[in-house]
Amino acid sequence: MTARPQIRVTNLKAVPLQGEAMSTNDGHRSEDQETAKDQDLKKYRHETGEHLTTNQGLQISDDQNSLRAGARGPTLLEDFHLREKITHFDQERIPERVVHARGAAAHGYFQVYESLSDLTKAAFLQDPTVRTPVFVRFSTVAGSRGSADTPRDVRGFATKFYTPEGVWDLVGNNFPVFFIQDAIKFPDFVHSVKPEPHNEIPQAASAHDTFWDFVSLTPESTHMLMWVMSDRALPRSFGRMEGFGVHTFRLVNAQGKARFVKFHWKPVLGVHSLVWNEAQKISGMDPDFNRRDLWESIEKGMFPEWELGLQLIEEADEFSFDFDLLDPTKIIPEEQVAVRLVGKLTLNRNPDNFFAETEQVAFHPGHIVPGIDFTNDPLLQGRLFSYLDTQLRRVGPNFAELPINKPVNPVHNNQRDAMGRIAIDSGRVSYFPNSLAGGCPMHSPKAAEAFSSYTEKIEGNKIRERSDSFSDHFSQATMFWNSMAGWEKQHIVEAFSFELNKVETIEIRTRVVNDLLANVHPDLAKRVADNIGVTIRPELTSPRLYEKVSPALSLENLTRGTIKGRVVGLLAVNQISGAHIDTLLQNLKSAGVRAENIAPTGGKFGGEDGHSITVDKTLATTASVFYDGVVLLGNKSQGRDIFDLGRAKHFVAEAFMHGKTIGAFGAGVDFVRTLNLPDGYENEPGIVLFENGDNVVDFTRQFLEELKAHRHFNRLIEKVSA
Ligand code: HDE
Repeated sequence: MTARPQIRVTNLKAVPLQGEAMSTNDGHRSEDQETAKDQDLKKYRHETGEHLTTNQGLQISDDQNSLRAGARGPTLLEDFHLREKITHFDQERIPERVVHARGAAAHGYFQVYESLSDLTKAAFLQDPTVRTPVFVRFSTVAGSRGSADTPRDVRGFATKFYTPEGVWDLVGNNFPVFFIQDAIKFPDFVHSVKPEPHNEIPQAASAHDTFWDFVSLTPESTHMLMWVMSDRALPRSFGRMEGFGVHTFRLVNAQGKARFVKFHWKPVLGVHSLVWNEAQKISGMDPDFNRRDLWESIEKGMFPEWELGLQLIEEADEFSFDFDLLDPTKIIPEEQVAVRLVGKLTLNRNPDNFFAETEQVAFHPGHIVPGIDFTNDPLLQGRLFSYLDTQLRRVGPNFAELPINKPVNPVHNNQRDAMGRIAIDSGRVSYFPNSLAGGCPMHSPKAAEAFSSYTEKIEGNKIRERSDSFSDHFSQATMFWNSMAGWEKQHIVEAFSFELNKVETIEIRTRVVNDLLANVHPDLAKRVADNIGVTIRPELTSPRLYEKVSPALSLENLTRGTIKGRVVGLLAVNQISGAHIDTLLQNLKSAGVRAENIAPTGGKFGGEDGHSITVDKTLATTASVFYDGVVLLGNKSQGRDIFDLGRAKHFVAEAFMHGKTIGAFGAGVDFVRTLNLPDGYENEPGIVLFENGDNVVDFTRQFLEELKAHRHFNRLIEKVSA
């Protein structure tokens, strides 16, 4: 077995051990790494003289035929090799995660911009020259391990920091709030959203009776429902979604001063989402859409990056909000407490083995380091129990010994044995206190450097009761609605309508509208009620409305104006100069935009001046839903003219419906005219038409400018709805 490269930390910096592969500082694969890979390949090819053996090291001369009594006779029980091979295979799976089963992950590093010693004593947050290794796993929540990447769902965003003081796990989501306020409700919530137990339908979808039954009776879930019904639940890629620690945590500095903190991850590429119609199609055409994007971005050296943001609250200000800081169904609006950007996370290395790393990684909010601490958020408190329990069951009692979970600093304690123990503990002493081992391992002599829980004064009656300060379930849901652009509101209405039209029990639909949505906003309630055939109780049509707005919640304000990493589909029609295509491709590339050439058949297509262009995808193997923009050029493709193909027409019309930037150059403009797009389309944002086909430089410039908007959802919003 080839051991996973271990990471050793010297002077807080991760360096490769001798002969091991490790990314260089700029994240590109190093020469060493390539050599290691080549060596592996050689090994597989048996060029180094290594031969197939059993697990006991016995060389095998025939791995293709089992041992039989006669060439056509029964297989013999004696065949130890067959039994070993098959029984090991039979045990290959571990239980998938109860939630967040579907995931993808990558290695990388985290680096602070400047020392945070004023806020925390956490060693890895002190020195801006230090790169702390991380492993980040993204996931959907409801689906099974083999489900698609793009259902309407929350995404997990779990980060393991291998710090010199131990492992810190920030186990967050891409939404800043959660469905419930108390961990005791979690099994009920999860049972309701998972496939229904009698027939295991539907897979990875909340659009069914049991989920809406539960939430319609759980008003505290309303704020979270607004997020789930928004396009935030359909990330364009993992690298373009925000992450949140959700709960309020504490930072504690060396002087013992504590502050409350909310953790944020802000994607450097901005926040971009799909629309529901696209997400559904992608689920069928490429169920690995987000996973593939993460993998390919890293392989291509376009490393996903996020900035770590902190919202800091002095302890004295704990009660100065109109919600409780311990309530995980609330956000602190960024306009009220600014997010301070303190460092950057970069993912630059794909796992070598999905099972050993992505599947066996074991996160736990209780994996903590000195300088960071918990609060009494009742959801967090429950999680502190649940994750250890789940890892013990899923990965086993020695999960912390597996390479992906192992801290980079040494572990010393008297825990022993159990299934799958890797360490060979020597000596006769496995207890404390002891004298036979000189008292070792002993308590840390430097108490200030070791972890000690923040001394918080607690007084109270032992009681099953929730604080009154947790009782406002609607104000922030209303704030979310208030903060949305017109198209975002439209998409939210459509999402509620889609989901509730799939709910068969009319009483549940009625409850969602009357008991939840009518308390959020009468406009939302009415639009959904009209779409799903229920009536709003008259007394609910003019509720007291929360008026706050938080612009930081709208996707329209989160694009960061960048087009790096966007993907554009090129469709060639009629004759065009190869030089034009070259210029276009070159300009797209220098803007960080990836282009794919699409033609009716694979191979190459030629320009009029003898250029030939390689076809990346055929019309049968791709669709507009995989692109952020479309460019139509003149060219003849493989003798058949793409211009006449229904698939090409559908491609462009669908891109229009999904609000994408469409650029047509020369003969491409004629093509667009044949599509019967809604009247006035040529003047809509995101439509770039250059009829005369000469100035490809200006065309590309304008196309790229429009691409910055990400999508043009205001386009003909009444006529076309995505
Ligand atoms: Fe989790 N959650 N959760 N969760 N969660 C798990 O742990 C749980 C919650 C989150 O990539 C499980 O290893 C309870 C909030 C992520 O491996 C389990 C409660 C947030 C991941 C579990 C919550 C999360 C999990 C299932 C309510 C955002 C995937 C398998 C008290 C802050 C981590 C596992 C990965 C996974 C329990 C609520 C995020 C069963 C009891 C809130 C990202 O232990």
